Amino acid sequence: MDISSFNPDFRNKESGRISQRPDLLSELQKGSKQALAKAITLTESTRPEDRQVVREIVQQCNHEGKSIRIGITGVPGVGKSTFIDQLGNYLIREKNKKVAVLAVDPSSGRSGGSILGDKTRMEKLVLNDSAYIRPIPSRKELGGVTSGLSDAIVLAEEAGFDVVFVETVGVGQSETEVSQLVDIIVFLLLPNSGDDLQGIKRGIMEEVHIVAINKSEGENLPSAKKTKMLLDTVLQIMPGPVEGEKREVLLCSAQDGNGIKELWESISGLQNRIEKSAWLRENRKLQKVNRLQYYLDSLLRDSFYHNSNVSDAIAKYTKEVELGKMDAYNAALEIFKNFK
Ligand SMILES: Nc1nc2c(ncn2[C@@H]2O[C@H](COP(=O)(O)OP(=O)(O)OP(=O)(O)O)[C@@H](O)[C@H]2O)c(=O)[nH]1
Ligand SMILES: [Mg+2]
Repeated sequence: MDISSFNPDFRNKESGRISQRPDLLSELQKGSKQALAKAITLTESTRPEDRQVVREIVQQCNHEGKSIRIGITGVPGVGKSTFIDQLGNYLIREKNKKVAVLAVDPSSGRSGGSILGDKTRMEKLVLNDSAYIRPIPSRKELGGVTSGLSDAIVLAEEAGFDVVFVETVGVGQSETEVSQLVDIIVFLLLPNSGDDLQGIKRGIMEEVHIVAINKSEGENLPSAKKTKMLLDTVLQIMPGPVEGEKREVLLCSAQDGNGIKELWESISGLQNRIEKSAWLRENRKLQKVNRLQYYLDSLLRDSFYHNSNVSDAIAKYTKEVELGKMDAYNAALEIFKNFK
């Protein structure tokens, strides 16, 4: 469908001409990084007409399945960006890949997400023609991280990037959300994490596919090896995301580049197996269904709290509860009756 005929708002209000945006998809498909940047910016827009353009473009993207989506997670400072910098360059150099990096950046929401913040400091990759790096602000409105990011992934794939890295923050909500968007999660740990395995949330451990102990060099090596032994044992008794897969714990140094090749072998080996076993396809299907549920929840929540009858009832019944005239459950039921 011609996008311009779909929504009259595509007519540029000042000039009255049809906007250039329908060309965005074809530019994107030619691999233009500029077009990709523009399209991702549209996903971050709050204007309904921009979102409509994004929806139309995403709907027409058909590169799904031609790339691998890899989440890189771990505590701040563990070396995620440095790791992606090394692995990305390796993939471009040795495997002839095109690499996109989407970095979930809790700070870039404030600055509009336009400048490359700390999270995206990937010195070598940023200079590489075959790489595209972009911070994604983690917003808390409709869809949270997921809505913009899931579109950005699809757009990057459409632009021909066959490895998409998502760098996430190792704390809180965005990490769980990101696991709903990628195929394989690599969890980076520090060499001395063995002392503090309790501090690593079980929920996260169950979702990771591969563990890498970064900064495993020099005097860190003995503690890195100890941590690996501990983790090997822990992971043996903890179910992972893919049934029947033994999860690997590898040592690497993103700074020196040691172990990066082995990590890629581990990732691509897993990729082959989950493609063959159809786990990858089924997982993406499940992720889409979960996203549908997520959007439905958000829409429902939005329309509920923006309903004026509901807000009046909330004010009224909150008082009743405060005064002890009504119990919380019955008050909630009464409030809900006002939602029409
Ligand atoms: N010694 C050593 N230092 C490393 C290694 N990898 C990264 N670093 C250093 O660790 C610091 C943090 O690295 P980043 O790559 O920015 O870490 P990050 O996980 O992306 O950090 P956030 O984005 O803030 O969560 C930097 O000073 C890196 O140079 C490594 O393998 N060995
Ligand atoms: Mg970083």
